Amino acid sequence: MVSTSADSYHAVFSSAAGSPAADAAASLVCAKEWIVGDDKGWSLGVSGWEKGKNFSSGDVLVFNYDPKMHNVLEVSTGEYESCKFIGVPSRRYNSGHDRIQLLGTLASYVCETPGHCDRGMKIHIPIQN
Ligand code: CU1
Repeated sequence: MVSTSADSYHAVFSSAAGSPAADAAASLVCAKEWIVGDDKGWSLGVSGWEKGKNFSSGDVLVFNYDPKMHNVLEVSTGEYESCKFIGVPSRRYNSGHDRIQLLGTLASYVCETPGHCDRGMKIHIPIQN
C-alpha cells in the first residue's frame, strides 16, 4: 500500500517537467492590441490617453477615425513636441482603421490636418523591449 502512493508522486513530478514548450507559447501571445483613444478613437484632445499604460515592442496600435477629417502621421519627438512636421508619405496612414505595430523605443503620431496636432491630436509612446 505504501509503495502505491510513492509511485503516484513520481508520476506527478515527471509530467510537470515538460514546461519549456508552454513557456514559449505564452511569449507568443503577450503582444497587446490598443485602441487609441478607446471609445473616442483617434480624435482632437486624445493626447494623454497613452499616459500610465505599458506599451511593449510588438504591440499594435489601432487608430479609428473618419479619413475625410483626419489621418495618422508618424513623426520624430521634436516634430511631436513642436507640431511642425514634414509629411513623409511612407509614414502616413489614412485608411480610417490603421493598425500600426510598435517597434524600437519611442513612437510619436500626429494628425496632419492643419491645427489638429496643436489641439491635442497627437500621442507619444515609450516602448518597452
Ligand atoms: Cu485630425
